[in-house]
Amino acid sequence: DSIVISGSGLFTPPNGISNEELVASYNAYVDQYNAEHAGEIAMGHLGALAYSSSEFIEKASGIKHRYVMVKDGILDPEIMMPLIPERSPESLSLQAEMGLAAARMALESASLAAHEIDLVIVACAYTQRAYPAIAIEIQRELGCAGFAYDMQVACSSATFALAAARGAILGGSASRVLVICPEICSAQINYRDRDSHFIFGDVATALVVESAAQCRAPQAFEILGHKCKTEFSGNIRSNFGFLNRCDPASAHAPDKLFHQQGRKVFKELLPMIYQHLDGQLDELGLTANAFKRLWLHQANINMNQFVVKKLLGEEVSPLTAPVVLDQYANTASAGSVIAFHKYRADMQAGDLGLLCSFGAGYSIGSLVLKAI
Ligand code: CO8
Repeated sequence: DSIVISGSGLFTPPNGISNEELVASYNAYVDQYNAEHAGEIAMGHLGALAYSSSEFIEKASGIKHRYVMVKDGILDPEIMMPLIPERSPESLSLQAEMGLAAARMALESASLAAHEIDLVIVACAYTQRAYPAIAIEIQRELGCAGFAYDMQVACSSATFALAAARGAILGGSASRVLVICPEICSAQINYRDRDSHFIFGDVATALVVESAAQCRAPQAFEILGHKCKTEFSGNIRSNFGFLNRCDPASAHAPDKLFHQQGRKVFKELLPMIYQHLDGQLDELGLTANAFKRLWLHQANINMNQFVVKKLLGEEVSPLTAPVVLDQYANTASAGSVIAFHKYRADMQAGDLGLLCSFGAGYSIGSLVLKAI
């Protein structure tokens, strides 16, 4: 029985932040910090902080801009985080609100009504509470049948959830699945860290997965194969978690936010990605030049260019591996899905594409898709 992705949706948050705005705020913080610690810096007890720059950010990452759910607080050198007021338990949670917007769009593009969905998976790097699941809240709001759960595999949450959705349909526990990725990365960025203050943005995406036999969508993508891989590494890490409050001395230390060894990640992940994709292509009896499109994880433009070059050689058009991180930045699990959503309409029946994520864990998830 073939399983297809039959719908997609994208919710773009209302607020944008350019590199220039972000750098101006960071540099104001640097001036303030260096002035406050001038004595210790002069004595050599503390290092002075250095400025960030838009040129570095764009060259090192390809990022020019990002969207955030809440801009208040982020650019204020005294605050440097989004100020997101807590909502009452009776109100819709922020992640459910974003996820719902993307989910409604995905249902419409799949020509489905919400009650026809019987599994909702919310898959993202962080959920805003431990329980009840955001997915169950969305299930209730939409009026979906069956069951719902949240899952987290950092950047590979979407691709791993698609694998879970396919498995649930093939195994008979669900017939139509919504995979929703509401990412509020801005809440986990250390805006006082020069190495990472620019990396992430917020977004929500949604995909519908169902069997080809019951699909009513005008365009769908058969999942020819999926492959998931993990290998433990602490090089991309957040120590945020439910035990934090049990050690009050370190509960708010910077290691409770996103941090990484970016260079090491670059060096270690790339060979893993090549090996993973080679293995998958072998299993499916395909060669990489069969792909019309690569919807790649959107963390770093240079990293993606390495992957594209390795798979397809030098001479490929920008449309072969579309870039969305220039406007959205890294949106954790949602990046490759944004690329899929925005760059799938021109795929003709029979065209092959690769949806692939790579990131923290380490984790790699890839799906070979055929337009039908
Ligand atoms: N402005 C100016 N200069 C800077 C800045 C800055 N902001 N930052 C660093 N520099 C300087 C450094 O000091 C260094 O100077 P020097 O050479 O004198 O020491 C120089 O620039 C080069 O620094 P780096 O080696 O750090 O720079 P790179 O060229 O390696 O680029 C990147 C840094 C962009 C971080 C790059 O290494 C990268 O992107 N690597 C890939 C990492 C990756 O893909 N990570 C995935 C993370 S996402 C993920 O897995 C999801 C996690 C879950 C979601 C989290 C939500 C918050």
